[in-house]
Amino acid sequence: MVTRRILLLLALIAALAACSSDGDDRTIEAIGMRFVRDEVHVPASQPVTLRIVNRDGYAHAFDIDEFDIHRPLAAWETVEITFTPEQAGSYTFYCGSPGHMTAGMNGVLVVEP
Ligand SMILES: [Cu+2]
Repeated sequence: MVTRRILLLLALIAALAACSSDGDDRTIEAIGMRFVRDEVHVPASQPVTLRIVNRDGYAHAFDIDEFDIHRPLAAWETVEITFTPEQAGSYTFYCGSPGHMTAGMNGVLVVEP
């Protein structure tokens, strides 16, 4: 009985941890031809890891031309992309799959000094 309660508690903690990592400000979800977060702020001159989650059953991509990031995303795939933005400024991120950017799959990465 006690073991069962501990297992339930552990499952609950794991579920909460999964939720909070999805809700952090470095996670960008692709759902239904749009990026759920269309503005992301990161600091300049230090490594940044973005987590891109494809919640669609078809392929997307994550692209930022200025940082030479061009990462395909298979259906349901989650990827982490680490890079170091040296220059402060605003950079467009978008989905490079044909037609997706003009359909609204784009956003702004704001690199703060
Ligand atoms: Cu797309």
